[in-house]
Amino acid sequence: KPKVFVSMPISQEVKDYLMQHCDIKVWEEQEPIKRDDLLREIADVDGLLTSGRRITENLLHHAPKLKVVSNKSVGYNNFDLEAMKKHNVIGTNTPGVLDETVADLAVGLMLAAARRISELDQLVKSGQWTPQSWDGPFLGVDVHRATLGVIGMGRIGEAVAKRARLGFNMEVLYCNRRQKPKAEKELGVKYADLDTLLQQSDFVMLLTPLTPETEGMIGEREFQLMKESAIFINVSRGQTVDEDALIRALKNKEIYAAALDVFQQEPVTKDHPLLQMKNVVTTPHIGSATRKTTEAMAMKAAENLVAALTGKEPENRVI
Ligand code: 8YV
Repeated sequence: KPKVFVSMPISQEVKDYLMQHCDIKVWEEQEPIKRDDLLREIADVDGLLTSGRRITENLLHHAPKLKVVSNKSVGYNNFDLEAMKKHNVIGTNTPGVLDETVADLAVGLMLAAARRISELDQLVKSGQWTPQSWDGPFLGVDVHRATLGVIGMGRIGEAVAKRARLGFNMEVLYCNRRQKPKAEKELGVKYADLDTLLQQSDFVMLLTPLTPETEGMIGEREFQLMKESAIFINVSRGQTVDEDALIRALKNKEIYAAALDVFQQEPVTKDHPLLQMKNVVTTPHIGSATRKTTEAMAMKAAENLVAALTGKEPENRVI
């Protein structure tokens, strides 16, 4: 049987499935595996199941027998695609099973920033809601009937657009590498070039994968184009945004607020300037993190891994 290392804990069900086809070793610690341990564990494996660990030339060098890396994640910016190609290593991801879950979080972040939910939750919990309070200092902005600009209209973008159109009567603008006539017809979303989207949207939501083309795509110029009342939401990758420019835009009141699930450096540290701002809502990269969805992703990743190791074409091959 092929040998497989799984670099994070997985459920018994996924283990049972994998064990039918492979000899597996699983990193069972809650503490994420250290690089050195990972390099040691993969020295003689045929397959690796991981969630976002960097797959580099150096790592591949340490794993001469490796045939496949299955990523339990839809984003695969952790893959050095060139190096994997060179070493003849297949790479797979887990699209499709997390769209609705990520869309739920994206909409949640939009609502939280607009209605200042985290900030006012803190206010209530710290006893600052007094009998003298009136709602003047608590005012937020409306989500319903506002304009949402979605950058990256893939599966997750469509799931967000559905919620925004049907649930909140929002106007939805989108930009994307390719125009999406089907989504336009079915969901009533409208294509716009990036500048128009930035200028016209009340909420600007980033849902694009991190690629060389999207890295740093939202910077000073883009924040300046946005409305002063704009709320910026990032559920993609931290590196798609110039974080210093975001900090300046918030400080200079070029935009109203931000809601961020992702950061340039994760985990983000306590003294990070973005964490000092009341009008910034954060979550710790949890777009797909519900029990049901994480399980579905792990099973999909396991299926891709087994397919590749048994000579079949994995459903979600990216390289
Ligand atoms: C995380 C994600 O990778 O799928 C993606 O691209 O960003 C998330 O699903 C996942 O939560 C890491 O555990």
